[in-house]
Amino acid sequence: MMDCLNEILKEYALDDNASPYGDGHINDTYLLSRKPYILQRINTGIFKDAEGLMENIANVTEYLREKIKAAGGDPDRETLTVIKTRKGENYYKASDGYCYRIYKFIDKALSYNKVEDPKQFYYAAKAFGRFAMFLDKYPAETLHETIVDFHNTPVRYEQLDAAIKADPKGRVKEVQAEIDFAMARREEAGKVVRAIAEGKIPVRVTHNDTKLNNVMLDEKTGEGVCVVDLDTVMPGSLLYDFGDALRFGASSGAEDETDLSKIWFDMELYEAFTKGYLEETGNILTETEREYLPFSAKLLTLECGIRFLADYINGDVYFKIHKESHNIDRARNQFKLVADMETKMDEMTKVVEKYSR
Ligand code: ADP
Ligand code: GN1
Ligand code: MG
Repeated sequence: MMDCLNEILKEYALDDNASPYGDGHINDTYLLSRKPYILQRINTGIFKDAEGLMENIANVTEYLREKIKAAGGDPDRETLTVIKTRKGENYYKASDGYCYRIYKFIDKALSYNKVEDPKQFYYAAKAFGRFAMFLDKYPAETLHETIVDFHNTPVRYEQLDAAIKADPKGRVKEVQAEIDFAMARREEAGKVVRAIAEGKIPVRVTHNDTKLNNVMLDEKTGEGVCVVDLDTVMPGSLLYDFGDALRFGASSGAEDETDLSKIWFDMELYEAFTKGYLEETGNILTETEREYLPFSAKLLTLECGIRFLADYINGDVYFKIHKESHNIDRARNQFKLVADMETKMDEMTKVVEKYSR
């Protein structure tokens, strides 16, 4: 990227420096030093249609601006703002073949990989819930599906089957216990996709990647300011947003913690998130969605574990890794969390009931 930096910034009539920023697993993010802007290289290996993806983000953020204004908020801070190129485009394809975009920097706010206090997670839940509420009437069918079958868990199993069959790195023999864990849960993992196909669960505009570090919290008050990382905003289910947020945020430890005795599902964090999410979405949620909420936490954790496992077997072609065992460490960690959630399902259901009254 650095080779092309001047070329890219020229397209935006900017003259600046950039340094690496954040710790997402997908895009390359940089902070400019003079202007309060975030520069990102879009991972076009994963998001093949940069044009469609940026059209989604530009349209959704424009729509959110109006909703935020109507609610008396500050749209420059409470949603992403896409900076246009000099030619008025939403992104720039540089001579290195990659696509770049610039957002306004969300000021005086931070994102976390781990909450320091359940209250922060409650605020994160309210921000994700509000995001869903604001987009409740957005026409889902106008959005490009940026990654097809993103949360189609049965398809994720098929991708795992294909990885096992190909076994390009000879890693299958090391991970049989993890494969067995995943396969033992294959049948129930189709529950949400089946319920959607049968029309029992509505398709909505959802974020689909609600990990804690994709929401900015006010650096002073801790309140939710802005939901970021909008690449996967597309038709989906609220269960994906609820479940994925808990997968990451209600874990007792980091997603790649290798000491599994330190990994469990934190019920206090689960309760804080459930309270915040239901406060914001309680009016739109259907009975069936509500019923599936606890299960969705387990489902999305299982699905993510399967994706890490398949990526490990495939030779680490999808998620960014920082050590050779990174993806299998992450998979084991997610499966530990799944096993712990299975022992807590009844309690989890009671919490949903408590905040549904
Ligand atoms: P990835 O898809 O790789 O996860 P993100 O879009 O989530 O990339 O960006 C990585 C991190 O950069 C985020 O977790 C967040 O902390 C930070 N970030 C992203 N966009 C902004 C922004 N507009 N203002 C401030 N920080 C941002
Ligand atoms: C990726 O981009 P990031 O780091 O917010 C991934 C999510 C996974 C997550 C696991 C587009 O999220 O689906 O749940 O890693 N995003 C994409 O940490 O695949
Ligand atoms: Mg991210």
